[in-house]
Amino acid sequence: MIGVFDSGIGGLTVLSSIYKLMPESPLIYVADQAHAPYGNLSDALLLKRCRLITSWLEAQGCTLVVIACNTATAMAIDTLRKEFTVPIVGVEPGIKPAAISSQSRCVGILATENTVASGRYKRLLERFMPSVSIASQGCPGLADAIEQGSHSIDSLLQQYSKPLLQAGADQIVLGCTHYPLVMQRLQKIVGNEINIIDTSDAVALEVQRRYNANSSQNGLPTSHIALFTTGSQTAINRIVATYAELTWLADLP
Ligand code: DGN
Repeated sequence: MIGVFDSGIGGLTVLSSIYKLMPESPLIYVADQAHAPYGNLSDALLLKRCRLITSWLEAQGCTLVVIACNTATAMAIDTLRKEFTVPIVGVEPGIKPAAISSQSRCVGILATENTVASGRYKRLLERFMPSVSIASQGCPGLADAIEQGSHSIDSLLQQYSKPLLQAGADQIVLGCTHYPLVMQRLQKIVGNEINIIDTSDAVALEVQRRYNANSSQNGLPTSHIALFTTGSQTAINRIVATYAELTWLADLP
């Protein structure tokens, strides 16, 4: 069984990619909505939530845990990997593919303020391809707006993508797992000449590689997906039904 968690519905974009690649594998998802958004938590509290959820997923029988949240990955993955024996896969914005594809030699990234502040991706690009520059944009309120299905999504996308286009970026990397849910809306705003990069499928491939490597997986029960939230089950069902990318979840037996 594979355990996946995020502060809310964003990590369901990663869960979707895992399910499409490995439909036979049982999946448990935890949306920690009672503590969302993770961007507002102190480092200590975020680490505490990640520890609690990881140990709960392990206790349910998960033999691989996916932190389907860029904010939590940037802050907690190194510590969790030291503390737990269960393999842990995190998510990372696709900076490297963006740098390789960029004609303008400028890559834009949209992420939560905490993820941008971690500086992790700026450093990564400086090491990987110093000739390509990075324009980073923190997006306060965007993950929350997506979580609520709010009317402000398009104006926030417009506001946050503008500085990236002004900086000359021809690639926009999605650095938060909530953002793929509004990728088509963003594409309309920035135009088709801008390439938008989502790494959910790459994360799923990594999960498949790590999960299959673990021989204790053999003989598990037939596929199922269990969705848990620390918030309201009714609210998560309602919001899941509003995103075309997630309606397949509602159709599952
Ligand atoms: N989906 C989370 C991420 O990838 O960073 C959103 C974090 C949050 O809760 N703001």
